[in-house]
Amino acid sequence: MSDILAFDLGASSGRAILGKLVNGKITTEELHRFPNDPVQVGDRLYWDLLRLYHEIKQGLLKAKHNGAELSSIGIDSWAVDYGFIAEDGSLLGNPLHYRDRATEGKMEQLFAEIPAEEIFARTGIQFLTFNTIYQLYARKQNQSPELGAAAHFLMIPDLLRYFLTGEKYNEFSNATTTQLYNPTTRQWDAELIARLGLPVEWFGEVLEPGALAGRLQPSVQEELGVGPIPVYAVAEHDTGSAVVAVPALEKSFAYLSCGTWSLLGTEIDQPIINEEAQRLNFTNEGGFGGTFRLLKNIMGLWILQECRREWEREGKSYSFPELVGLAGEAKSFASFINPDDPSFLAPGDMPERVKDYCVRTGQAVPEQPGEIIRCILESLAFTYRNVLELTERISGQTFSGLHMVGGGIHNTLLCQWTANALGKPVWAGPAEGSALGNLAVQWIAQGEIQDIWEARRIIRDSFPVTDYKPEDVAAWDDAYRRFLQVTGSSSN
Ligand code: ADP
Ligand code: LRH
Repeated sequence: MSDILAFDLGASSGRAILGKLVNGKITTEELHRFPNDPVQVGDRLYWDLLRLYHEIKQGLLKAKHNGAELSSIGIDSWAVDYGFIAEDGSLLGNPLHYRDRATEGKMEQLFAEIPAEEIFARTGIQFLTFNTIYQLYARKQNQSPELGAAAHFLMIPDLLRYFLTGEKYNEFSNATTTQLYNPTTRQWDAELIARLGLPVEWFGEVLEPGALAGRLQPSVQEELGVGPIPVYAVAEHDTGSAVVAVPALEKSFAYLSCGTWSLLGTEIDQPIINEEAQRLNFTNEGGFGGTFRLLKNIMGLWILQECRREWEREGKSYSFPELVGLAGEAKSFASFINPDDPSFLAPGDMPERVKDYCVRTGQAVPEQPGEIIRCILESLAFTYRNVLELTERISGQTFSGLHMVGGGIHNTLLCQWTANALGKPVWAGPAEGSALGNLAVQWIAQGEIQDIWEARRIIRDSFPVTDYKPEDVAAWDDAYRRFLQVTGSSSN
């Protein structure tokens, strides 16, 4: 039996989860949970990286006080964001948040220099305005002073690992999300990097998930009063970890990782890089054990989170369950949004933006919180159907239902409405998918679990999965047609 610790940093909160594997069953204990609030300074939006590092140390201390004998730790986080390390080993500046507005319009500008087709052919990654490639392009244009002093490019989990171990490594699953990594050559795309005018030497050795990435360095051991605990590279992109933990029993399965973002797709062995995948803006993100995630990003519960924040700013506080309750009482199918409309990307007055969308599209305008949340949740459920249908087409598979993992499964109304919209069952669980995938990769690395399929079976045996059967299918089917019309979502 070994105790291991997973740090899972989502865009809305982070947690330290202690895992134990006894007689083929996993038990977990949430030792520490902390908010991950972005910080706006003037025009710029940052992550509070040093606070996150502080919270990681708090998690390690709690594990020690809990009596855990840690055989390893691993860290996963949201993708695409990064920081620079100088020659002397110091962190240069504070990492920017991917929702910072500096990248607005940059993707299109870069296409004039490097055609979109070429970027997709080289990387297989979907076009999101905030991908690292466009963030770096914007920095170059703005002559960011950090570029002059940078010696190493590290992504968020790489940075935190580096603070703990003193070792500078990149990690495969996260590296692929930069849109600067070539999955065919399985290397950083040196030519793409050079054409951005950036030194390829910044981009370091890429570890596979499951590789040993160092041990806690002496200063950290001394500060926390702990030993030289091994630190593993896991699937450090949180979505990569979440998909490891999908409790599927068959090779062909569809998943929805449902948190701040909704990531819907399937797992494949080789990236699908063709004209159709590019046109429908599918991605091929690197995963554990040579797998890829063919999926699309959907704006997700971020829109709901931002509504909640806005109402809080106005002095009206609602819990998530309260908002779900209000949505349940509101009128059905009154109006729809396209969750992926660019107006929903940046932080701000989201209720107003939802209303604006409805005005622009000539629909009834939701006014009350319950009406607004209902509009968001129904629209998400319909978007899930749309993306599942596209995933089936592109991958040439047919899925009998959808696995849902992540904090969003606490929203039972969304789970049920998703089943209704799909006309197929939804299997919801586990909620802490990313943390469990993180733990599973550490156990696989230590030889305690054989492979990803044994991990999935153990997770299925250890945690409940709730089945949602489709209801009112004809009414949802009818409303789906209206949703497609109103939002202009492509069904082919
Ligand atoms: P991330 O990892 O991206 O920070 P999580 O996977 O923790 O996100 O999911 C957070 C989301 O889950 C919240 O935005 C909220 O919409 C939803 N959620 C969490 N708890 C509940 C709850 N009790 N009822 C309804 N929704 C919930
Ligand atoms: C989800 C996620 C997603 C990325 C986004 C930046 O947390 O990692 O997979 O596209 O954050």
